[in-house]
This record gives sequence, C-alpha cells and structure tokens, in this order.
Amino acid sequence: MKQRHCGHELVTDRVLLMGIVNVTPDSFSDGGTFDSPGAAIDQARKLADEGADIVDIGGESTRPGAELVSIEEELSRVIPVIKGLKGAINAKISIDTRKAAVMRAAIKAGADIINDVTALQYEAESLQVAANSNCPVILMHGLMEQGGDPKTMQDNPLYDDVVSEVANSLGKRVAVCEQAGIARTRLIIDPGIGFGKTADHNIELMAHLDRLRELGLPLLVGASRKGFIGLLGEEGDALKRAPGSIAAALFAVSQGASILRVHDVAKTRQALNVWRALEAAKMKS
Ligand code: PT1
Repeated sequence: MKQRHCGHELVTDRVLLMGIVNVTPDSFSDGGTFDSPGAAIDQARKLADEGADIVDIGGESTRPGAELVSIEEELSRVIPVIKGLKGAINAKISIDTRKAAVMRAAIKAGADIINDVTALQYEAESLQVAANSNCPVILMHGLMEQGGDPKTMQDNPLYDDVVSEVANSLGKRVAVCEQAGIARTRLIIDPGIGFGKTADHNIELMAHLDRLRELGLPLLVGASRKGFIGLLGEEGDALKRAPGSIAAALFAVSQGASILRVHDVAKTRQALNVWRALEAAKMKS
C-alpha cells in the first residue's frame, strides 16, 4: 500500500472521514433541517459518534447555483455551532468558508482546520489568516480563473485536459501558500468534485486521482451525494445516493485519497473496514 501521509501532521495511513454539517437553510441534500445551531450541533455530535475524524462546519452553501451570504449571516450561523462543539466531541472541527473574517473568528472559537473551496483565493487576506494560524489547510480546486462562483460555475465549464489543469492549478496554489509561510506539512489538496465541472470532468478526475497524488500531498475527495453520483447511479434524489457515494469513496481510497468528505459517516466507515480487511488479506496471500 502506498504511503498516504507524506509526513503530514493530520493524515496517517488510516483513511480519515470528514462528516458534513451544513448550517444553511438551502442545503442541497439535507433539506435545510440543520439551519439552527442546536440542530447543527446535534448533527455534528451524531457524526462524531459515528466515528467522524473531522466535522466540517459550513454556513455558506457552495453547491451549484447557491446564493451568496453576508459575512454577518455566515458568522451567526457557524460560530455558535463551533463554540458548542469545542471540547464536546472527539472529532476535529473544520470551517468550510472562503471568507477571511469567518476563518479568523472560527479559529478563535475553536476550529482546527481551514477548508476553503477557493484554495485561499477568494479574499486576499485569507493567505495571511491561514499563515498566522497553525491549522491544516484544505486547498480545493474550483475554477476561480473563470470567475468561479457557485452561482455561475456550472454554466459552461471548459478544460482542454481537466486532470492536468486541476493538478497545475493546485500545484500553483501550494507554491503560493508555501511562499506565504504555510508549511507544506499543513496542506491538503482536493480536486473539487462538482465545482465548475461537468459529470464527465468529475469522472475523469476521479479516474486519475493518481495524477494529483504526484503533488506529494494528502488528497481529500468530496463526492458524497453529488450530481455525477446521481447520474451514474440513476438516482435523482440526493438523499438516496449513499450506495453510489460509498462506491465513489472506496474507489477514491483505492486511488490514494486520504480524507473523504461524506454525509454518511457510519455507512462509509463500515464499507471501508470491510474493503480494507479484504485488501489486507489479499496482500498477505
Ligand atoms: C468538496 C466540497 C467542500 N463540496 C471540500 N469542501 C461541497 N474541501 C462543499 C453537485 O454536483 O468537495 N471539498 N465543500 C459541496 N459542493 C457541491 C458541489 C455540492 C457540487 C453538490 C454538487 O451536486
């Protein structure tokens, strides 16, 4: 088995599960059930009890077509949740935001990890906020070059070679981060499945995750319940996409992914345990 951790502080040879906690009224896959701090805290606790290594707290939906939210609104959604979870769960807390002020406040409230779907490009200040913290940072590819905003990112995503372009773009962001004083051992890369990508682009990226692994950093993959799973699995209802999501998760791990961002933590862990045991038995014989 290839080493996944690259000397990284967060990642070991055990695949980490990041459980998704949307603190948004318009969330695509949980119907806005978690739009109050209490409900989001309960959901995060449930995911931690299911064995999530990380809970990812997001107050701004970045799914295709989503509307912008103000800093004040985003802060009022996520900060009470982070404060309510700090010290109350075993899982680490990541803040899913592209706003520097939200990162700063979240870290102060107890967030352990920065997860930015714009790879710290949405606001100039974000690089410094990340550099001044000690947090691991997830750098996701999201087609910022073509004005990547959730509202328009799916309008007409174009690539000559999606795998090379995502790898090059992430490689550049890694270099910028290192120059800004963010140690390489804090960086995690993510192809950004569904962000400015057609289903074919997503499939191409999933099939060539090994090319992203060449950057020598831990790889996070978030495919859970997304549109391309619905397409391949022929399931229009995002809430019914756990089986397809788990298939994608296992495939991603077989291609070297270290962290999986998922809705269904217990189900994914069960699948991973069975798959890993069988793989280990195969290696021995
Ligand atoms: C992700 C991710 C994320 N995804 C990271 N953070 C979302 N690091 C939010 C669809 O096609 O993959 N990595 N934060 C959710 N975004 C989407 C995108 C949800 C596309 C749904 C789709 O259905």
